[in-house]
Amino acid sequence: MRLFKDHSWWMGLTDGDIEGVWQWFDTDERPTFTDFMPGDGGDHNNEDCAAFGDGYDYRWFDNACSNQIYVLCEARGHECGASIVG
Ligand SMILES: [Ca+2]
Ligand SMILES: [Ca+2]
Repeated sequence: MRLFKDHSWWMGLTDGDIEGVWQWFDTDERPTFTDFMPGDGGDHNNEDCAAFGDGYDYRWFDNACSNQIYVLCEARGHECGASIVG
């Protein structure tokens, strides 16, 4: 987890289609559980992308999708580029 310290990470979840209903970007499936901070995860300030980071003790929070923070991605036989994409 040392790599995660001092950063927040996008998780690939969005509620951009239906507020409060979180779906994975790639499959549109809903996660089997969520771990949002109290007050996050709903219809609030047009924040439709989920992230986590050490600032919230690694619990989830929603944020504006246009914010540029690190991306957490699944690698299949190759490294994900650790670049900053909104
Ligand atoms: Ca939202
Ligand atoms: Ca939020």
